[in-house]
Amino acid sequence: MQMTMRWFGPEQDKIPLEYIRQVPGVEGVVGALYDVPVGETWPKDKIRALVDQAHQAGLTMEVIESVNIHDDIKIGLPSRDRYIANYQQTIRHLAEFGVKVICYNFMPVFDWMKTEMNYVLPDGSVTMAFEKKGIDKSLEEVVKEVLDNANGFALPGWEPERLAQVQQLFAKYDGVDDDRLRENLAYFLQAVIPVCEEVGVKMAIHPDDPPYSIFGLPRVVKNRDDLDWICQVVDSEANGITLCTGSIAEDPANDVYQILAEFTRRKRIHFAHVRNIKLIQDKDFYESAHLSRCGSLDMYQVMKALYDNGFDGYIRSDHGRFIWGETGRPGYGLYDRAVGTNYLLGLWEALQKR
Ligand code: CS2
Ligand code: MN
Repeated sequence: MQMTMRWFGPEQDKIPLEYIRQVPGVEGVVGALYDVPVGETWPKDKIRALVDQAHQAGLTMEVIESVNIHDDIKIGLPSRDRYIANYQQTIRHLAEFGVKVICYNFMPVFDWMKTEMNYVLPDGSVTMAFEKKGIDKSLEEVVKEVLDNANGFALPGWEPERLAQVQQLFAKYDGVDDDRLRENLAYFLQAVIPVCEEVGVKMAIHPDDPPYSIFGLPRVVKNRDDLDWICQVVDSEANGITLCTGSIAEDPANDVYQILAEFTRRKRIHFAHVRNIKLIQDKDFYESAHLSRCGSLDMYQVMKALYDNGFDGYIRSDHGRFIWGETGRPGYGLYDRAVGTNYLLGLWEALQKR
């Protein structure tokens, strides 16, 4: 197991790599390029510069989160072949610089959805929340609220230029139901997994957040059966999963511990996002501190499911709250993620020494 933290690069992250290096037990950072338009090939010189920075700080960069997928691939337009060829080339380039795992998602239109970007908890800490009533609004309003409350940071998967025309983007997905989206995912995987096998990279799909349909959009990474279908459609270890405990647990019908155990055993979890959420009522929730008693997940059972089934991939604490006066990119402050990381490492050590 290798413990990592996500880092958004020198321009987009106010946390220096030197600080991440000082978090006990963190060996690597999870990074990405943010100045290459979605769909274009990542150039080698930019990848080299990114990886070199991590190495100079004494950290690995073996996981990329994310190489995002162009909408035309998800929609299944003829132009997808050009974007898939670029993706294949990006995989080859990343492999040359020691990247082992590529995290991605297959959510139409936007990445994760939260309705409260600055939700204040009783102890004064600030977190993100999702409440159903928050999406009973127009699409434009919901998008505007997310973008306006990101504390001035760019959010991957929420490119303002792309979302400026959110209605047109939605219209392009007309006719793309779950089955069609699934076919398009299969088409993509059939094209990229052989390249991954050739160069020693593993793809790791992130679950939908939330793991059910919103705004009538199709969703194909919601639960155990979806993950099983994905693993089988291209039956290769290179076709794997980023198991995000928070996202999967947002649907109380999902048994997070069993899903973790099964897909770890099947050697398909290459990357784990470990965070806790507190379900408030029905499916409304907020992102709590990592500690079991603060949320709805039993983090000991989470780590145990990984440990007992032989997990040897990468882990990162996922979102953290803002504590101790810190402000920044929602979900990605230093302090609470560092606290969470060390809690997870403590659980892991206890599991090893049982
Ligand atoms: C991440 C996701 O910040 C987050 O919520 O877990 O945005 C994740 O990076 C993407 O969905 C993966 O492509
Ligand atoms: Mn996640």
